[in-house]
This record gives sequence, C-alpha cells and structure tokens, in this order.
Amino acid sequence: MRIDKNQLGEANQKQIDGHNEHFDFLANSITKKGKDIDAIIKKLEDFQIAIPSWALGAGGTRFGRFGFQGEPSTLELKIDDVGLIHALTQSAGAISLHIPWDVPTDYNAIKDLANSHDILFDAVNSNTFQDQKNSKESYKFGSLSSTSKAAREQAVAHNIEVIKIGEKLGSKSLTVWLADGSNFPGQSNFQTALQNTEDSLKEIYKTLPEDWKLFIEYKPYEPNFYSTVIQDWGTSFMLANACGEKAYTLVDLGHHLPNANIEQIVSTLMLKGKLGGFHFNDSKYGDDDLTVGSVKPYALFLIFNALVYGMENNPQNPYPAWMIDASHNIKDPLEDLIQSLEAIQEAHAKALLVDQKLLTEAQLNHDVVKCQEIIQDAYRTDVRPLLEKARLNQGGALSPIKAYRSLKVRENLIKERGANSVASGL
Ligand code: RM4
Ligand code: MN
Ligand code: MN
Repeated sequence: MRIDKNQLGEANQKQIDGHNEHFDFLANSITKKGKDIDAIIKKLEDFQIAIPSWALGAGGTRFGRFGFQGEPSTLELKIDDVGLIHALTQSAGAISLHIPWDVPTDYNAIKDLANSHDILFDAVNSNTFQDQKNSKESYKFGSLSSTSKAAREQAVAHNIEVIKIGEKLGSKSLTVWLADGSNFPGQSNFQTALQNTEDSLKEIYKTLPEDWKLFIEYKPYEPNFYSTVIQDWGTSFMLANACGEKAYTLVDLGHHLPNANIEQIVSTLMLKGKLGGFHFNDSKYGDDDLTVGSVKPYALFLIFNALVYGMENNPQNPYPAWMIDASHNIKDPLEDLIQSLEAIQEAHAKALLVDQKLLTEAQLNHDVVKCQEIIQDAYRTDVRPLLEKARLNQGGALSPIKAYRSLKVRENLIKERGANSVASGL
C-alpha cells in the first residue's frame, strides 16, 4: 500500500478550518513574543528521525510476544512501512538497519525503493549480542571485550562487514551497542574487559571510511545484570576519544539509571563536540522502550532544550543522527511510531520557543523564579498547530493517526501480507 498526497489532501480539507483557527491564534502570540514563526516551522520540517528496521513488527518481551497482523516480513516491506509513516508525518525520512537482521540482497533495488519513498539510510547497527547461525565463536562471554582472541576477532570482522554493507547503501555511520558485561561479581576482570574493548574498537575505527562516524552506545545493565563494559556516557566518551575524531558517544534515553540528568549529559557532550547520535524512547523503570513522551514528556522537553541550545551554540558538535529506538508490544507498531514522532516534534517545537536571551539574562541575575517561568512558559504552550503546519507544508497529514485509521492502513496491510506475516529481527 502507498499513500498519495491527493488522498491526504482530501482528509486534510475536512480539518483545515480548525487548523487555521488554532494556527493563527498561536502564530500571533508567538510573533508578539518576538519569535520568527517561519524559522521555527522550517526547523520542524528539516528535523528528520530515522526509524529502526527492527521496530516495525511486534517486539515482545522475554516472557512472550504478541504478534501484530500484517507485519513486514522482508526488508522491502519494512521500507514500505517507513514510507507510509513518512508520507503521513513527513518526519521519518530515514531507516536504520540492524545487521544481520536486515541484509539487503539486491542493493540497487533496495536503494531505488527507499528513494521512491524519499527515505535515506541512516546509521547501520552491528550485532554481537547474539550468536549467528554457523558462526564459529560464541559471544556468550562477550564479543569486543572477550578474553578469547578468536571471539574478539570475529566481532571486529563482523563490524567491518557491517560498514561495507552500509557503504553500499549510502549510510555514513556505524552504531556499536555492546551487550558485553558480567552477571556475577568476580566473573570478569573490569580492566581487561575495558582494555580489550578499546583495542577492538580501534581496530574497527581503522577501517572507517573518511566521511563516516562511529557511534558508541552505552547502557548500565541488561542483558548482563552485574556489570556492563560500556556502562555510561563517561566510558563511551573515553572510548570515543581513544579512537579519534570520527568517534562519538550515542545517547539512548532508556540507557540510564533512574533519575539521571540526561539534559546535563547532552550539554556536556555537545560542549565537547562528541554527541554523535541519539535514540528516542520513554521509560518508567529501565530500558522499557516505550512510546516517546508517553511517560515523562517534561523530561523530554528539558533534554530538547539542551539539544536545541547545543545545535545553536556548539559548532564543534556535528549535527546528531536522530533515531527512535522503541519496541511495540501491545500497540500497532506504525501507530506507536507515529505517536513517538509527534512527541519528539512537540518537545522540539517547545524547546524552540524558549527565549534564550531572556533566560541568559535571568540566569546572570540569579533570578531563579524567572528562569523557571521562561522555561515553563514554553513548555505550557500547545504547539500542535505548528507541527500540523510543518506537515501540511510538506504534503503530510494534518492528523497522521486519524488519516492512518481513515485510510485503513493496517487493514490494507493485512489484506496484502496476510494475518500471519512476522517481521524479521528482534
Ligand atoms: C539495545 C540498544 C541498541 C539496539 C538494540 C536492539 O538495547 O538500544 O541501540 O540496537 O537494543
Ligand atoms: Mn538504542
Ligand atoms: Mn535499548
């Protein structure tokens, strides 16, 4: 199924009066505050978020998986799904592949297909957290950090292979997330594990093409529950520095211990020019991979406030790669992703409304109350008409979820693919 702009035009027409009314009211009040409304909308239009190839089917937990009908069973169908989301939201213009879950067979055909949906290939992700069929060495006791030289070499070779696959697709970055760690005190030597990881990453880094970046993701626990080799941003930052200027830290919102100040982490990394990539999701307890903005929307806004500040004030930091890293156990994955995209753009738009000049003044005057007023004035603004306008300008849907339902997208996918098709990957 494909959605064409005429279909959306009809659905939009029914809602246009309500939109215009809300937009005019908001635009007027924002303009009065001295903000450039067109510049804000342009920033929203330009903000594109990659969809991971492993999030288009039902995710499941270690206790079970409740499949979703009409799941995309091939890479081609996954790209079609991202195409549907992008047509509706105009903010999902990229896909991020996990290898070997999604290895293309015909590269030209895959590139043409993505191109026809206006979709780019974002970071490629390596996988050394599972043993692959027929692989010689096991990662049960680690991959890049393993005490076994053969296992380390196999893991390094896999990452180099992933870079080669990414090159054929036009990707420009490799994301490494390591499950390596230990389950019990005394099981592993922390120093050896870290040193091995650094050496392995340097081997991979050596083969990185000139215009590529290496993203090093961190996570405090899970699947190992006593220690993780790259447990926090500091460890990732240190490893990125050890590798070189093309290596960066990747922040995944779910990869922090409770109450971590993620906006401060983001600020530190951007000041040092080392925030390379960003994975969005939401959580209540751990790496829950829930819909972005569903649990802690204010925290997301504060993080965006730091990101927007960094994008405006830190030329030393490259433009970060944005991706949703969520898992969908009980919602339609496509609807869930649409909700995440909306929440991301909402937090982004609110952060763009923060009056940075006034805030700096209030900070310098130690006017703590005013600082909070400025931040919360932006947060309390209902910015949804701005998001609608950005989508409308690009030919998307005024209300993506409503359009998804009225066009009966899932029903059509089930008809085309059958009720039992299962997505490959996690
Ligand atoms: C990890 C991590 C990675 C993702 C895998 C599937 O927890 O977030 O980014 O590649 O899950
Ligand atoms: Mn992640
Ligand atoms: Mn994760």
